[in-house]
Amino acid sequence: MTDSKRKRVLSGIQPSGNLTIGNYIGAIRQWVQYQDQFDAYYCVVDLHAITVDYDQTALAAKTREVAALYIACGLDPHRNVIFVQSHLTEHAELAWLLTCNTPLGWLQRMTQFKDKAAKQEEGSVSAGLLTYPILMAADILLYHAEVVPVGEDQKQHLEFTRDLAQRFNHRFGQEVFTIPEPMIPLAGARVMGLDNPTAKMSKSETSQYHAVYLLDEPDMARKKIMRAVTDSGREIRFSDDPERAGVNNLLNIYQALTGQSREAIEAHFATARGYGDLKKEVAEIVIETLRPIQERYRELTSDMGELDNLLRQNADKARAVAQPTLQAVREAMGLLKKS
Ligand code: AQP
Repeated sequence: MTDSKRKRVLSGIQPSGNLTIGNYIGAIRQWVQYQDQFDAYYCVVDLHAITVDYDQTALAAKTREVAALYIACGLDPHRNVIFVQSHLTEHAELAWLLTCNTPLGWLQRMTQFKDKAAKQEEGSVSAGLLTYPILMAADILLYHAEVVPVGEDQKQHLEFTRDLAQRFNHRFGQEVFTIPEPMIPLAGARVMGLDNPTAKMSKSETSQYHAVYLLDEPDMARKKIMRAVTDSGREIRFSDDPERAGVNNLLNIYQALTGQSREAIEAHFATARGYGDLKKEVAEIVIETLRPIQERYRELTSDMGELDNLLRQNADKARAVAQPTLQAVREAMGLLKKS
C-alpha cells in the first residue's frame, strides 16, 4: 500500500505529562535509529491524553512540548512525518466508523482499560477510556502502517487493531486496511521507576523522585538518580532478582545510553566502592545525553511560529495519506459521497 519501498512505521506518545528517560530509551531513541530504515509517521496523541482526567490549561503547551522534544531528540521533521493527532479530523472520524464495527466484548476485556479505570475516581471513567483501543487502531490503519513498535503493555492493543482490520476487510469484502505487524523494542528498553523499580517509569506518575524528565536541570536529574531505591548489597551486576531491581534498572539505563555490553559494564564496576559510584556514573551519562537535547529544545521553542509551521506542513503530509484511506472506508461502508 505504501508508495516507497521502505516499510511504513507509526507510533505516538501522549502529552499526558513530562516526557521521561523511559519514553526516550523505550521509544524516541529507537525511532531515531529507524529513520533511515522506515517511512515513519510519529504523532503526538493528544486525543488519547484526554481519555483520563487531565488539565485543559496545560494540554496545548504539553502537546507542543512533546512535538519539540521529538525533534530535539533527533527525529528529522523533513525525513519523518511528525504531527499532532487532533490536527487531522480523520483520526476521530475513522475511530467512529470503526467503533460501529467493534464488538463491545473486545473492549471490555482490554487489560489497560481495567487498570486505568481502577485508577480513576469512581463515576469519572469516560467512555473514551473504553474506546481508546479503537482510536489507536484508527491511528495505525489510516496510514497503512506495516509495523508498529510496541512495548509489552501495548501488545494487546495491537492484536486488537489486527483483529479489527481483518474483521472490517472481511465484512466489507475489500482489502481496505493493511494488517500491521508488531515490532518488539530492543532488549532492556523498559525503564523502571527510580523510587519503585518494580513499576514502569511513567510520565503521569507524579511522585517527586519517580522519573528523570527530559527537561530536568542537571542538578535535579542527579538528585533523582542519587536517591534511586536500591538494596542493601554492594555488588554491581545485572540480575533478574526482584530484590535487586533498583540496581538492575540503573545498569539498564547505563547500558542503553552507553551502548556497552553487559560484560564490559560489569567489569567496569567490579572495583566500585558501592552503589554510590554506579549512581554517580549513571547520573553523568544521563546528564550528558540530555544536554544536547535540551539545547536543541531551547532553540526550537525560541521560535514557536517556526515549530507550528513545521507541524502544519507535516500534518498536510499526513493528511495526504489519511484522507484517501478514510474515503475508501466511507465508500466500503456505503456512506453517501460528499458532493
Ligand atoms: N518506562 C518506560 N520504559 C520504556 N518505554 C517506555 N515508554 C513509556 N514509558 C516507558 C514508551 O513510551 C511511549 C509512550 O507511550 P504513551 O505516551 O502512549 O504512554 P505510556 O506507554 O503509558 O507511557 P507513560 O509514560 O507511562 O504515560 P502515561 O503515564 O501517560 O500512561 C510508548 O512507546 C511506551 O512503550
